[in-house]
Amino acid sequence: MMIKPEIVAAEAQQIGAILAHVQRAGFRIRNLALKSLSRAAVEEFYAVHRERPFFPELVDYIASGPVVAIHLERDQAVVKLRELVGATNPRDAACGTLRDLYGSSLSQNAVHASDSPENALREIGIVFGEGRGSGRAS
Ligand code: FUP
Repeated sequence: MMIKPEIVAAEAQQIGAILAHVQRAGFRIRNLALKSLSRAAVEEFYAVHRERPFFPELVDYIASGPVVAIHLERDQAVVKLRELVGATNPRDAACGTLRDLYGSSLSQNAVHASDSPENALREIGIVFGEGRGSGRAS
């Protein structure tokens, strides 16, 4: 999971609320860090969207400031987290989901959640594997 730059930059101090929400849902935090991702790392992270018209804006945005990267664990983690996060566009997100509560627009939708176990491992490698002294995630 990733808490996106608009939340990290906001005065409203919503990082703790989002973490509490996720922990209450039975997720355990395996690793967590504030990260400033390079454009190259963000391009790799969202490589599946490389040909989409919104890709440059997406990369600019995610690289615009620090994110909170979180390696979470629980049974059926991917499915359960995506339920908790809600639809991509906060306008369509079910009531009480993280994007409903904290998202402000399609691009600034508060959080990212991996869409498969394979992508979760790939994304954990990109995010925790890069940056000075961060080391690779276990
Ligand atoms: P999700 O899996 O819900 O994060 O959604 P996608 O993988 O489809 O999209 C990744 C991110 O690209 C979204 F979080 C927001 C951004 N996006 C746009 O900015 N415009 C679009 O039309 C679609 C997605």
